[in-house]
Amino acid sequence: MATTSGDPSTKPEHIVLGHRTCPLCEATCGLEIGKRGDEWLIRGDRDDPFSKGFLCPKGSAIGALHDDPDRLAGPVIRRGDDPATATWEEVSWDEAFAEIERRLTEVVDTHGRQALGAYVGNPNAHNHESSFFLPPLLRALGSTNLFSASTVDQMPKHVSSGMLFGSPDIIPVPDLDRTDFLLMLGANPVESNGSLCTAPDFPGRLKAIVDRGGRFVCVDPNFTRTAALATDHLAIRPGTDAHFLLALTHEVVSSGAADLGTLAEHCDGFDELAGHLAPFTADAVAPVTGIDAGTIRSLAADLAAAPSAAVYARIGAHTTRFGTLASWATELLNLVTGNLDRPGGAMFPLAAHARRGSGSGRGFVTGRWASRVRGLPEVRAEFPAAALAEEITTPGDGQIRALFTVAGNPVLSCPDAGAIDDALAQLDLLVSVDPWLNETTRHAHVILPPPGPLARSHYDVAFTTLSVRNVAKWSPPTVEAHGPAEWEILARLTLLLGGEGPDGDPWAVAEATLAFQLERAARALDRPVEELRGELTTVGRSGADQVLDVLIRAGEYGDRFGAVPDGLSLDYLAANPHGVDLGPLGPRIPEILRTPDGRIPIVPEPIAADLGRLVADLERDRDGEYLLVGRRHVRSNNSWMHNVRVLVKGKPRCTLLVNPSDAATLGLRDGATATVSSAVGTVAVPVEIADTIRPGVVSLPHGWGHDRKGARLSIAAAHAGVNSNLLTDPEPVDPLSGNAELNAIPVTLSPAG
Ligand SMILES: Nc1nc2c(c(=O)[nH]1)N[C@H]1C(S)=C(S)[C@@H](COP(=O)(O)OP(=O)(O)OC[C@H]3O[C@@H](n4cnc5c(=O)[nH]c(N)nc54)[C@H](O)[C@@H]3O)O[C@H]1N2
Ligand SMILES: Nc1nc2c(c(=O)[nH]1)N[C@H]1C(S)=C(S)[C@@H](COP(=O)(O)OP(=O)(O)OC[C@H]3O[C@@H](n4cnc5c(=O)[nH]c(N)nc54)[C@H](O)[C@@H]3O)O[C@H]1N2
Ligand code: SF4
Ligand SMILES: [Mo]
Repeated sequence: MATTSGDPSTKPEHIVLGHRTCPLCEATCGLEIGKRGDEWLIRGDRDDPFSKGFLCPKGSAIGALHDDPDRLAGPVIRRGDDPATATWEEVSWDEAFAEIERRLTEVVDTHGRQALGAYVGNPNAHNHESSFFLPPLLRALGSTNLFSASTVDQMPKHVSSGMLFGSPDIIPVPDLDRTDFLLMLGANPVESNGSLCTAPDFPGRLKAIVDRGGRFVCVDPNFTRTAALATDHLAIRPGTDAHFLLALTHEVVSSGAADLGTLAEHCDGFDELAGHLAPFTADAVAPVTGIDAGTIRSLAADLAAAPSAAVYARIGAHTTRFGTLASWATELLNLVTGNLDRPGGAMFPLAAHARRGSGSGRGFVTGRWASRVRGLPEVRAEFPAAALAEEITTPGDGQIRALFTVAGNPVLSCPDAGAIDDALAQLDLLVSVDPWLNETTRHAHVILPPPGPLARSHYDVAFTTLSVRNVAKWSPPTVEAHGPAEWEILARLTLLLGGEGPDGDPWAVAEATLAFQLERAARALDRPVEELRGELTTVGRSGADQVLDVLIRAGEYGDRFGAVPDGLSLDYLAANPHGVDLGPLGPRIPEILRTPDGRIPIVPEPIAADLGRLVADLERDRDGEYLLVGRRHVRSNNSWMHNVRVLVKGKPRCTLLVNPSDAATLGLRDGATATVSSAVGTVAVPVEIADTIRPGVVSLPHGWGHDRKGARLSIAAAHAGVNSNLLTDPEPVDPLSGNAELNAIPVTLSPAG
């Protein structure tokens, strides 16, 4: 399709190159990718049945992001020890892999495989190539030193889901479009566009709740743009969501309003619940949370009485030392109000690449092994990102000497970032699969850059399992890639790590993955593997797309390899480039459960054991405390979108929000610099006086601090900001999940200079 506008001799034609899903945040908006001459013209895809034309400023800038002149065009090897003065040699892919092989062999021969480690970051969740090709790479490392952005994010949710439902990936999402009552804690989807709840145009869906006469209660120490859409805003004291949620649950249960509905027959332990909740009375919790007892009681009554209600908590509630308790308490409140797994409540999506289950499984355990230095338990086969630096810098057997980062920027994103920055400089080998020379990858010996976001196909493996409607969409590459695909880079590293040398054929890994998935599909469908293989149309498809095709065809809505004529396949999705709506979410309990006995333990044993910590915290003296929290802005995304001019222009956004009364007490002036100190670090940051923020709380966004010498981010460097993770402490982690405490950090404040 091509449309002309104006005089063709002066104005180039507007050409639509294609449609695709935006991979930049969890909202999965459909984009129309167009060009006029050299200029990108990105619009929301109005024919996408899920996003219906919605997009945000980041989506509009995806062309600029793709074309960023600072994006590495090919692999580079660092020459020189100091990143600040090093030069980077552009090399061929063969030379890059040969260099990795050389250094890796030295490390493994001298120190063994436990000296290897990996940190994998957030963009992997937006990339089906990583979904299928990272796991083999991590296995090939042959080390337990695995870290990811999950432990600075949503690990508490995985753990509470694992304990309640038997699998860390069975995550209930609020049924936004049908609920009568949304209770939201620690989330700001007007800026973030949502997380663990995929809902393009989240702000519009929130407005719709209120427009249809529903209630939307926003619990946040900051009166955010999301809070402004709510019917009620409760400015909670940071770090006290678990206390608050248990007080609400206590009220529901002790008033006799609890009603598990049809789930009662699948749950164990309801009789013991009241005992566990006893300390969390509204009167005990009110002074801790700063929300008065009357409000807690009436909110509990209203929640229980609502025709349907959904409780949803995110970053602010999860990235605290009580993260797993808060996540569990969220599900608990959904359960006791009868809202788990019912329309308008919290429900379980069913993605196109997934299938219904049998109602039981292997269950979920943690702590099968422990980190070397601090003895922190593994969770989902990884250690807390808060332990990354110490595992690199503490001498001894198993000390990490060679690290692989894939789509991660721990120098800006993880706690005690200064220590991570120092630690990475000590490695014998750092390999980064990353498009940019940034704060982390400047420590790399070799950087392997994948193609940009428009030069790859796309399917959301993670976010279709978290969507408020069941949807399926596959997008082809919009433009040609120059250089190997990300899956090929990962597969070649896998072979190298597996001892196959630097020149392995990535298709060997793709074939093995495909064979594995075909066998699983054959078992599930009770048909011979060769019959399924005979149905495949693989010509011209990437390794990742071939694997995806098998999952979708064997999946819930699949064509079952020819057996269901109208069923889904990759061909079917390719023929429907705007995406396919598979309907609203439906009830899934008990089929979805993976606990060994197929039941839901309401108070899992590890949770019961951890509750004492929360009870003790009710008594803690909080007088005079200043607590640091984070925030997001719609024109940003973690640490890596500050190099796009249209996204960083305007007044500086890396500011410290301070309540006017605190500013007066502390002598801080608007626009002047404040010194902020925590247990681990100090930063100097411009003050923005804001009456939106609760007294005693200050807010600083993360992902800034682009002043590290040796990075190649020309625009970001001019808008450097400060790294808020210089202040976050790696010591207190949520004991059940290993998640870092990135909110509710005790700090001291003073005017700078
Ligand atoms: N204080 C504080 N810290 C936080 C948070 C907070 O709220 N407060 N939030 C946390 C959260 S929720 C998260 S998810 C983490 C994120 O932590 P990370 O995932 O470590 O950091 P990101 O900033 O997302 O960096 C992504 C990296 O991937 C690279 N990249 C971008 N696109 C691609 C691609 O297509 N392929 C590859 N291979 N690389 C790519 C970027 O250049 C960048 O280096 O940060 C956490 N840190
Ligand atoms: N524009 C933009 N979008 C993004 C990202 C981004 O960096 N920028 N990052 C993406 C990623 S990786 C993620 S995980 C999601 C996160 O998405 P969200 O979970 O929506 O995260 P935030 O927007 O940081 O909102 C967290 C809110 O919690 C509040 N808060 C802080 N501490 C507490 C507390 O103790 N209790 C309560 N109740 N509230 C608290 C903060 O004031 C803030 O308003 O966003 C994704 N989308
Ligand atoms: S809201 Fe998220 S998915 Fe939608 S356009 Fe913006 S960044 Fe992309
Ligand atoms: Mo995240």
